[in-house]
Amino acid sequence: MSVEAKPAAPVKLTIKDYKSDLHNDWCPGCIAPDSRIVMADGSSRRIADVIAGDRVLGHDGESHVVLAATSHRHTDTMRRITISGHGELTITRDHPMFIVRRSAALELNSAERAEWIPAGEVAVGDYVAYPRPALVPAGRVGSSAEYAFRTIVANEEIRYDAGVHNLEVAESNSYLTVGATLHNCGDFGILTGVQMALAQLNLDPDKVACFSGIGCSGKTPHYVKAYGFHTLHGRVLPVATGGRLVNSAVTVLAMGGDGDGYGIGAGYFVNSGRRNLNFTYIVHNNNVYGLTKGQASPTLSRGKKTKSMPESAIQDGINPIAMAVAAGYTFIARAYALEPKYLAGIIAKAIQHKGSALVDVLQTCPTYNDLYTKEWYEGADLPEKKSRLYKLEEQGFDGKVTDVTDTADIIKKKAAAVAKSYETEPIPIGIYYQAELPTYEDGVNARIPALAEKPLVDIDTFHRDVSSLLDAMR
Ligand SMILES: Cc1ncc(C[n+]2csc(CCOP(=O)(O)OP(=O)(O)O)c2C)c(N)n1
Ligand code: SF4
Repeated sequence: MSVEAKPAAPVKLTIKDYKSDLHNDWCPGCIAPDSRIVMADGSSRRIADVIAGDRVLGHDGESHVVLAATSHRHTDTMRRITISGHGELTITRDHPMFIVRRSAALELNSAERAEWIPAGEVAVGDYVAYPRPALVPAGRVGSSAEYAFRTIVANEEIRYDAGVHNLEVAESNSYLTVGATLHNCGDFGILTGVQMALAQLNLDPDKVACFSGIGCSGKTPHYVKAYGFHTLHGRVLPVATGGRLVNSAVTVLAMGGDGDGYGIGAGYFVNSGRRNLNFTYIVHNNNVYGLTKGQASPTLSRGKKTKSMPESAIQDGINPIAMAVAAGYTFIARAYALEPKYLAGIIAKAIQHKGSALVDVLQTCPTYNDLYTKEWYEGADLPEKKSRLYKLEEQGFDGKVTDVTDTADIIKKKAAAVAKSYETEPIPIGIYYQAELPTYEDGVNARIPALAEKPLVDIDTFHRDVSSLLDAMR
């Protein structure tokens, strides 16, 4: 027998039970409480009065549900942006706005030229690209005819010391004020995916521990109502390993960025995989070092240049899936941040898997990564719009090893997973590889049988008689 996390029966928990009370000061920031948000029926409401479950319009001009409404006190500078004919917006400087640069718009205004630009970098003369929902037939977005272009006439810095608000919006990850089009980051989709997975499994928040490294993504445990440990850059896996070893009754989630996990933390990434300890590692893979202003991360390919880089990358990107196969992870999957329902299903399967699980999540960073945007993943630039992602299982791919004593099958499944990981157009998402092999805990429990009965944290290690050990060393 071994000690494992138990669901919190009989109460059915929901996503709300995994939301922490902490304020959200994540980079995309917030806006002042009186800012009016455009609701799905075309009416407007103060952002401070919008609640989870309401429906609002996104930058695609379509209706989306609000997953969460957050607020906190902000004492710092803010930007006061004036939009011709549409009043002012008071907004934190990092909050991305959907903008067509004045220079880009000289010949023809087009939403295809719109970029997500932090409010602090928006210039006088730029245009807000604003969808015209009433004119947009469902499913048709992205042509200039469907957007209005509103000129920015002022962008001033002001001092601010009051409450600010933000919304987490499903699918589009964006919302409209009456004057402007605003975005939130793909990290929110992952946060939602984690909370949905925990609710699906009905895990007691008291029996879940989230560990993270440093980066924008490193803040995730702050917003999950569970135990949390925000550790050093690149060190999330050794700390999570310690957590799991002292308390095997707790579900351990590790999380962080691709820089954190595949760059500075690469050595730990490899050795944690081969150990096959029972944890789920969720990597927010946005191809940049978001927190430190968008330098290329280890997953950015040669020749690619995001808007935050002066020149293109002159080295190859690493392949995390192939690296995980080689390291020995026994559950390897990939998902997409802006499809939280599918992501939640994958995270839930990863948690249920006994052994080291990697979920590499393709994540948009609207502030620094202008290459791999929501529109890019949706294939909006292709001659015929078509998603750049496809689901492995829908193509009949099955990465699961059925007989773990069959070495030939293990090798075949690993080779198939690696081959899939090199597909780029479109990119496969789903489970690449899975094998139920002995875990590290199995080895530890066989050596120290008491740990199979009780987690280390519940064993009195302070009153042990160690005299025989000391005698032996005399
Ligand atoms: C030892 C150490 N080196 C460097 C840094 C600076 N630093 C902080 S976060 C970060 C990279 C963040 O990128 P990533 O891990 O991809 O996460 P993201 O912010 O994109 O979520 C770096 C280099 C640090 N905090 N500690
Ligand atoms: S990942 Fe990008 S958009 Fe998200 S918080 Fe970090 S810098 Fe901002």
